Amino acid sequence: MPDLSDTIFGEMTYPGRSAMRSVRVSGRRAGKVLERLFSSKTDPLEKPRSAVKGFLKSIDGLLLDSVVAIAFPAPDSFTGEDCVEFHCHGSEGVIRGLCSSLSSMGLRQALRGEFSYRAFLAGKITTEEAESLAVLIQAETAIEAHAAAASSSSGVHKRFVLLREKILDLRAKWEARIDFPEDVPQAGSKQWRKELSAVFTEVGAVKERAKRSRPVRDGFRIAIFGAPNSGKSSLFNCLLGKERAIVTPHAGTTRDMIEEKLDIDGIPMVFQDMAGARMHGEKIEKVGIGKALQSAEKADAVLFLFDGRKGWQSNDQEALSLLSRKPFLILATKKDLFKKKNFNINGKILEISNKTGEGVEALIKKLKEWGRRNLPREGLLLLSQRQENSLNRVEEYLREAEKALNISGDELIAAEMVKEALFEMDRFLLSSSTEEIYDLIFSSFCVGK
Ligand SMILES: Nc1nc2c(ncn2[C@@H]2O[C@H](COP(=O)(O)OP(=O)(O)OP(=O)(O)O)[C@@H](O)[C@H]2O)c(=O)[nH]1
Ligand SMILES: [Mg+2]
Repeated sequence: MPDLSDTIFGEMTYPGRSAMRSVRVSGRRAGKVLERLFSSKTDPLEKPRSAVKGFLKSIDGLLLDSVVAIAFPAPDSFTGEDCVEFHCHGSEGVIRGLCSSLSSMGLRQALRGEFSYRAFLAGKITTEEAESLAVLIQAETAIEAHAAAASSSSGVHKRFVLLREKILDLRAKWEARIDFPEDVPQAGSKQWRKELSAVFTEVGAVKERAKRSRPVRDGFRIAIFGAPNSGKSSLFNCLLGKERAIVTPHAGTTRDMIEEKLDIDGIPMVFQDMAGARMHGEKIEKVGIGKALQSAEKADAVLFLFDGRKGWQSNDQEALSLLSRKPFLILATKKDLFKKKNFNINGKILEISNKTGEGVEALIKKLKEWGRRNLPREGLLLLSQRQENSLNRVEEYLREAEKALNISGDELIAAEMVKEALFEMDRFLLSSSTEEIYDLIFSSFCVGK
């Protein structure tokens, strides 16, 4: 837990060569910093929240840089404390000179996420906004960033407060019936189940929205599936632009699944290369193949590959029949080794060469269009892994309550489980201790955040 009485500083920009670099100071001594290290015609404190041009000096009075300083007096600042920002030229020497001067003045380098943590303590941001901020910082692609930004304002918090209220109502109603049987109207078992099922519906709706939003957070999972030797690993490497997977002329080369995330024009996609699917007698041959099949079933889309030079063979048909879903696309590989062919299968086939790259652009275009169509546009609910786990536990407790009502008709146990679900919900909304919050959320941030 950081000491909150310290005045802290941290670089807001990414360290390295760039046009601009910025340092933020927060705490009681921010005004002192301006007095000691900054000189200008206008005092930034007299023009709060305005950019003031001036000169930055080191603690020894050496001129460091001509900079812009902005003062944000408390409470109208990001952290709710007195804050100052220095926007400097992108020079390592300037930043080093400024930071060592701040240390000499007794200020402390901020811990990861400490600015946001202070903002949270001052009631400037909710924990849900902080978690969206964490997703935003880690967002790798344009669409992820857009979505994370959208979700911070699209009411994750509101949705969960609402869900919590429903669970709280249920708990209050049930406990009143149990504790004050004379004063409160009683209900039959059908009524208990009905009330519980209304809460389940709400949990289900939240989970469904979170599920639809998941590809935005983690990327669409695209399984590369097909019979052995069909060119799966070669396509995987071709898409990545590097030799990530082992390719050999022998069937059965890939055993374990590997995956890599790619940014397809701002759409995050995780490509999965896996073992070739084949049957051995009646059984799926090896563990690797079982795993491949499972991954393909769980993926958001399947690319089904076959060796176009050999044409559609019985082993391809067999591999396809293992899948319970329709592939997004069927790809005939090794186009460099065959001329136009009429493959004897239904549906449109895209011919590609992993060697020359022919057809790969068309494949990417189709994936991009598909990704765009399948990205959730509205009602985005981006949950962090922590929030998702918490929601699953809430559901488990409710499931236990349902079991208690259905199997033994035990209303006491059911009420107890609803109480647990409510505790979990409270944890979710983080009415737990502030130290825990720091550990859970803010410690994963970068220093200047
Ligand atoms: N000429 C040509 N050869 C290809 C192409 N794609 C794959 N190959 C060759 O086909 C053989 C098998 O390719 P892999 O990518 O290892 O096939 P795989 O589907 O991953 O095979 P398993 O991991 O064994 O299931 C290798 O010799 C590749 O060089 C292609 O588009 N053109
Ligand atoms: Mg392979």
